[in-house]
Amino acid sequence: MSPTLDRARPLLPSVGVALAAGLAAVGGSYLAVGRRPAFVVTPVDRVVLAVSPDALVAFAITELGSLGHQLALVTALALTCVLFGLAALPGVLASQGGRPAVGVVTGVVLPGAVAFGLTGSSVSSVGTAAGTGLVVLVTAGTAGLGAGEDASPRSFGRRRVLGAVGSAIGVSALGLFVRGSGDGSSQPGLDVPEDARPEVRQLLTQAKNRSLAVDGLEPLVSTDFYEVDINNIDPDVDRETWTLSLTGAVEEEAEYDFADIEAMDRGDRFVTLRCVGDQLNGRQMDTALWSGVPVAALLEAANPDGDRVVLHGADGYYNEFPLEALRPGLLAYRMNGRPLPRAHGAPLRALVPGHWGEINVKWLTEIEVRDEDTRGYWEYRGWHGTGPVHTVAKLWQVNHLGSGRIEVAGHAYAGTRAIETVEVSTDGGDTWTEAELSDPLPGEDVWRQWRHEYGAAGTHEVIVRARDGNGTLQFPDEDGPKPDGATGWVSQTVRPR
Ligand SMILES: Nc1nc2c(c(=O)[nH]1)N[C@H]1C(S)=C(S)[C@@H](COP(=O)(O)O)O[C@H]1N2
Ligand SMILES: [Mo]
Repeated sequence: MSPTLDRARPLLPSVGVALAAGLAAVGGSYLAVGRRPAFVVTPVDRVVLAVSPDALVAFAITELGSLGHQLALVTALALTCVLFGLAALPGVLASQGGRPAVGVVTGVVLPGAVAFGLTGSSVSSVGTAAGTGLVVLVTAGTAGLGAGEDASPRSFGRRRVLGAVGSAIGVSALGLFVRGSGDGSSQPGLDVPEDARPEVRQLLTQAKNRSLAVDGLEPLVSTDFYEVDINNIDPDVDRETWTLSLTGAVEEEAEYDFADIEAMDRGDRFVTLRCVGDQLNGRQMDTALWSGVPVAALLEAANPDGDRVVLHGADGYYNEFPLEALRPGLLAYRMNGRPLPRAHGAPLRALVPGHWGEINVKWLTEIEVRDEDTRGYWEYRGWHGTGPVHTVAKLWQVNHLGSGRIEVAGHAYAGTRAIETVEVSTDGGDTWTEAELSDPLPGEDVWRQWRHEYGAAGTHEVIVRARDGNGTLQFPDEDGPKPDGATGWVSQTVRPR
């Protein structure tokens, strides 16, 4: 055996213990605060995002969707474990070097200080420090136990690392058990909340009743609303201290707090959102009943001089577009009869009729009127997603009803142009039939469902296309989402059973 390896060997268990302490740090912080900005992984995630090339970020968000987010989160988690492993190392070394008291104190204080520096949260830092402290304490204990027996130094090492890893996993599992693995942003489903206002209950019931009875097809109000964010961990905005300011090229700048907004006349609207990065037959298109204040009320009071607007979010996201598009918009603080979930922009988000999702800024903090144009977050990265949506008919469900009968169905959306008809071809585009449509929901910017049933003996190609309220047919030429939204007609090969 080489002498260098011999000298390094006693260090290996300490490195293992330190890495386990790093995991326990993350687990302890998670246990303390959950998936929130004060979680020690959040700032690391921001750094990972900031140093990643724009093209990679855009690819991860739009192409990989939630998988991209998970990959980025795993990277940030691993880096955070290593970071806190380093912070715990002096404590681990002292403890393994026969000074357990010094070790535990150092193993608590150093990682705690690093956590506080990163998050500014004492609760999160205490969780972090408790995690690393526990690992150092447990391994100091096992070191002592081993000394009494006549075991080899190698088995001490193994026992320490096992004890460390075991307690780190224990802390993390407890964190997951207590906090859950999600972001705490419960998805409002289709159930009509008991305590909602009568208008809201009536509208949600209407949406339920107008949804087509197609097995497996999402109803008119989405049960699982998609999410697109630039960050992995959503801002957690305190609505008590939150304010919305109206600034820039206006006669009268203004600032509103949540109570001001809540005191204004409320409106309830069905609105569909679709991400410009959505694939042609993708799932980044959903509908909810939103409640809030019409933007017009705020704009009138401010009397704007400019004709462009930038909306800013608490996560540093911003987007720029014509003020004209915002005028008929809604500032929503409730979704499907419940408070707006954190994931969808609590306490307040913008809803801009008929436009791609990206200008519907969440966690809204500032409406900045401008007299010159500029580029928003995604436009700066090569997208053109600030305009009106394309018309699309999705083919989301194929049901075999038996005896050669087939049911195809989906959702169609054309922004404020509205869906007039959906046509289906079951022979690869030679002939077209009008599909059955769900009764329209009240609202200027909401999707409809379509359904078509037919008989078929052999393998065939189903194609769908929508026509908007102006009579314009969905654009046929196929193109991917970048830069200004996917185009083409959705088609699928169907084999009878
Ligand atoms: N503050 C903020 N607002 C945002 C985003 C964001 O990352 N940060 N993403 C935008 C994009 S690209 C889309 S498609 C919609 C998605 O809204 P949802 O997550 O509620 O579905 O929010 C938009 N508003
Ligand atoms: Mo988007």
